[in-house]
Amino acid sequence: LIEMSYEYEHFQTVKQQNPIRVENAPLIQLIDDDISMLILLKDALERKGWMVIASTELDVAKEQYYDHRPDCLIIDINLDGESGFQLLEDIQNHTRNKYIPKIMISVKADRETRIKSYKMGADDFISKPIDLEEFLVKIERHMDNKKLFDQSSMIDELTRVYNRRFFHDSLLIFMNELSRNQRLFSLAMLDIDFFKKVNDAYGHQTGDKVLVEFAKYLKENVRQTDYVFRYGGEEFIILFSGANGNESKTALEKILKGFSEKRFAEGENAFSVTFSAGVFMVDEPEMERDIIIRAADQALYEAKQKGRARVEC
Ligand code: GH3
Ligand code: MG
Ligand code: MG
Ligand code: MG
Repeated sequence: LIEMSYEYEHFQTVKQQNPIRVENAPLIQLIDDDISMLILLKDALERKGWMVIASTELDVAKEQYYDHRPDCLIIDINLDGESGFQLLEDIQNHTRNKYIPKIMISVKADRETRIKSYKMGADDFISKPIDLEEFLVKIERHMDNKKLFDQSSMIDELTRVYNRRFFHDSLLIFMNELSRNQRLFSLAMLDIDFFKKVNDAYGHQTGDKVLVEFAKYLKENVRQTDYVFRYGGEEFIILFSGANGNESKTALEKILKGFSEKRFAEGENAFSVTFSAGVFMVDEPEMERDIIIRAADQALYEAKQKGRARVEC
């Protein structure tokens, strides 16, 4: 009993700690209905330096997945009255163009279950009881592969615009252009307004569709010399080449008007979406990149403060 209550308390603090994510730190999602097992694995993974979100229930796990975008999933197949396969199925669409290692764990390790796991998109299968050393070395291998995969890509899997990593490379190139050829540019940071409400009202899949459409609209409505990046969840960056702050602001306002007139149909309902944007012009080659990004972010914050659906310079 003492052990149980220790576990319970520990699990409560584990749950509370879930939402904190250090920027870019690799995150592993764990789901197992056996609390002792969950705590054991979570502790072991954390001692290896990974961040872990854990849950014992399928519903919670689904929500956590969409809220936290883990880099790796460890899924117990035999959940209390439910099947871990359901989670695999649910996120199938979302993981289609991505490499997110999915590791199934199970006491039921017969040939059929193993084959089913791989057929449903799992990358590995580990049977219980778990050999902790083998488990950790396998996870490490999967996380290394994932890192390599992500580093070799410049395209965001969902929206097919450039990704955050490539943004940092591109900013360097723009800075070089500025110091060598005095070509100034503007950096705009865009964030969809009340996007949580879209997810809450219509589900994450519809939310994803909005992101895809938004990215597509941006790409189609900037000049060929401008670059569109997905910076984070529903945050995008545009590098406007050779454009000062006002020119970029005007371009964005036109985009904002056009995009907010778009109707997204969802069953009986139709809804529209706006965004807010902050623009910062870069015309000094010595300027630090962090400061540039922060300045655009600050302008975006102002746009949100002033009521959203607007562009601040
Ligand atoms: P605000 O106007 O203040 O920006 O409100 P907001 O609701 O957009 O708030 P915030 O920017 O903090 O929330 C962003 C939400 O976007 C939270 C997260 O669940 C959701 N999100 C992030 N990435 C994705 C994604 O890839 N797909 C979906 N569907 N939702 C995502
Ligand atoms: Mg179980
Ligand atoms: Mg946001
Ligand atoms: Mg937002």
